[in-house]
Amino acid sequence: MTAPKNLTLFYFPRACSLAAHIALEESGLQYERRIVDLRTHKNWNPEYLATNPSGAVPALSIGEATLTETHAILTYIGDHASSKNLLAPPGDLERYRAHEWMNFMSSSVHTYVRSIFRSSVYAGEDNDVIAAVYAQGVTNLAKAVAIVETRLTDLDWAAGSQFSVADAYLFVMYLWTTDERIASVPPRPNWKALAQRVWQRPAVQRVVALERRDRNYGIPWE
Ligand SMILES: N[C@@H](CCC(=O)N[C@@H](CS)C(=O)NCC(=O)O)C(=O)O
Repeated sequence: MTAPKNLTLFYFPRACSLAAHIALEESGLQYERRIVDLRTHKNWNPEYLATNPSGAVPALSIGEATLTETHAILTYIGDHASSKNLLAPPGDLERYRAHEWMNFMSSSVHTYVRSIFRSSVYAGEDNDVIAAVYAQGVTNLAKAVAIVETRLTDLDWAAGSQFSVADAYLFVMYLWTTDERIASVPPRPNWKALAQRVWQRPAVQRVVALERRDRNYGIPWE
């Protein structure tokens, strides 16, 4: 597979786009980055909507094309940096394990956290409904934590033998679980240990340092 040209990542610090940002930095591929400031709703500018009609980050432009959805972007990066072994090749069980994790992060963990951080996205404006959605989000997240903990038992890396793009995603979602807006999260020693392993990687620290220039966010064990 030839190295893609003209890659640009659209991201916001500590958003789910951090997973793609880490994967790109790990990949050794050349890329540019462009911040989309969610605080000032730049994601709803017509110019950005032309790039990503859902108004969300991440988006990865690849020449004239644009790829959205964290799972798809991580898969693309993994496949185009094959010498870095960020995603196992087709046929290898570790590849499907990585997909299993990425889909679980996207379809379950991310949506549960969103229902806590931004309950009105699901609840509308009724305060009782907002409180109920928030509470259910906390319950759902606790169940997801139990699943993550079980699946990570005796594993250093999510997909199996080595770091993969799935670990970048687990790292970001772990950071989110430490947010003070969440009423309670069960202990998650396996997930935390994995996140700390990811944090040891120089590419991860480079990306976080760079993102923090625009929005300072904490790393829980720092
Ligand atoms: N399913 C998408 C979700 C992307 C998403 O929700 N991104 C958030 C940041 S973490 C966003 O851009 N939100 C802006 C908004 O909804 O206004 C993915 O997995 O990439």
